[in-house]
Amino acid sequence: MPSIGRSPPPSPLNLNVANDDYRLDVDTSKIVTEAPSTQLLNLPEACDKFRILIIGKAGVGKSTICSKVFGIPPEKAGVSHYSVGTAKEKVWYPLTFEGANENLIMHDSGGFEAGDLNCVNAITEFIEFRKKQHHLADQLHCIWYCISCNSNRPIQEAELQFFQKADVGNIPVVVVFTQFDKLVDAAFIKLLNRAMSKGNTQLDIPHLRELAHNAAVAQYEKEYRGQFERTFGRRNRVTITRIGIRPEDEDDTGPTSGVDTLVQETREILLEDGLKLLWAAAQAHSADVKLQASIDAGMATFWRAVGLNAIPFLPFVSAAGLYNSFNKILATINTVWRIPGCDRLIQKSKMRNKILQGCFDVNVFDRIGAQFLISINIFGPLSGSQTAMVLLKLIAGISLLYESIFWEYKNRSDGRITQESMEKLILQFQKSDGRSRMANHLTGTISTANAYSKEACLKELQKAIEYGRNEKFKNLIRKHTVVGGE
Ligand SMILES: Nc1nc2c(ncn2[C@@H]2O[C@H](COP(=O)(O)OP(=O)(O)OP(=O)(O)O)[C@@H](O)[C@H]2O)c(=O)[nH]1
Ligand SMILES: [Mg+2]
Repeated sequence: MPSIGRSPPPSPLNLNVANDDYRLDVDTSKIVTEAPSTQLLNLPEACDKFRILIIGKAGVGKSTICSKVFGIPPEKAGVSHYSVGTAKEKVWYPLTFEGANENLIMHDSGGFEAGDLNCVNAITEFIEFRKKQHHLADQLHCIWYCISCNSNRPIQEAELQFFQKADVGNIPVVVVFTQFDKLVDAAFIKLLNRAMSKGNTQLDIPHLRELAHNAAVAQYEKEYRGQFERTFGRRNRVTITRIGIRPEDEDDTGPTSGVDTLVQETREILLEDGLKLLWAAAQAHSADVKLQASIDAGMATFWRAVGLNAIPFLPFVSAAGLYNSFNKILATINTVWRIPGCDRLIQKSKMRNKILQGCFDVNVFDRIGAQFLISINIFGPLSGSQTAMVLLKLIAGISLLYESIFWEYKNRSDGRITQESMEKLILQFQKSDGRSRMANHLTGTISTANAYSKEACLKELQKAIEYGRNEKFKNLIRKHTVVGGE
């Protein structure tokens, strides 16, 4: 017989454990948390790495793109396996990047020559092999086929062979026209020469750049993208994009980049939600894609926690139940951002408590109970709409915090997040105007009228995150998102 007044420890998923007395304190260091794992992303089966095949002739920019998109140092993306085997065997070697990107398996066709059909056959054989695999983890999730804009003949024998003969089945293909910046440069020089030959001495360089950019886009549409579509037709599971990464640019935020679009297009063409989330975790470039995935994964966890679409969810949740949900949401969101160093840090209860503290700007001690609820202005057990409001604040807070960790990580040369830097970022976030804007929005908008609707909660969560976003990051994102010009 359980003694009266004592509650059993709440289960990790159920917010509404029988007898879950809201006055009950729990020792947060005793709560076992799930280790971050991609299983939290709701994939149909175990699969913790996104498997991508990258095809393209020698020097088109395959390794450069991978370095930018997956956050792999260029010398590692370059790549070590080239000493192994012959050119046509390269594609079979799975490349992984421990420490830099834990969510990726890359197959690189290696550079082949335009007429080297042996290589194309080897790639096709490899695709056939992967198509036969039964497990998601062993299948190819996407193919990028890179073609350089630095060539008058973008479609050659290799492309004809691949796009006319290879059967990729359901695997999505992104055709990436690389080195688009070279078209812009060539157009610029043409315009400059023309202006100078007319004796024009007052050159408006920014205007010329704009004209050059427009001319390059028109040329790309006609001679590259256009030619591809005229040759192969429009296909359902094939999307086309362009990219230009100037080697002299320190980062890829130059006006002719397009890395963000590649990341977005790849996300779009994936069919399953689970794979989209895995993609968001694997790519290390776009904060936008991670943030959206963070919201999706956080919301999915939230609704699972309140009982699989069970609307209305039962009121009267305790601090202990809340803490369990926080843990679950944190582990899930951490999996989406997958920033090296974070997995280990959030395993410590003290760090988790700091994050909880950061989300609400309150003091969280090792034991959490009614006092904690009072500190977030909740007197007594949480009602249904209060539960929704508090959990939405947690999803928004953790997502925004991870965005700041993401940018900090990108700017660090030592390649990982330390305890000190994480604590500093949490404190900054806790005191930020963005955090209070986010919290105020949710306090003001979530009520019994909308707390039970998935759509309404999502809408307010998205607004709250938008209000909470640091202007500095938004500008970074805007720069990253620009395709082809200001
Ligand atoms: N201007 C410009 N140069 C690029 C771009 N992408 C790559 N490069 C340069 O092109 C060269 C080849 O790039 P890689 O990324 O090594 O090409 P790759 O396709 O991996 O080459 P292989 O592995 O030999 O087949 C490097 O000097 C890059 O700096 C681009 O978009 N624009
Ligand atoms: Mg390469």
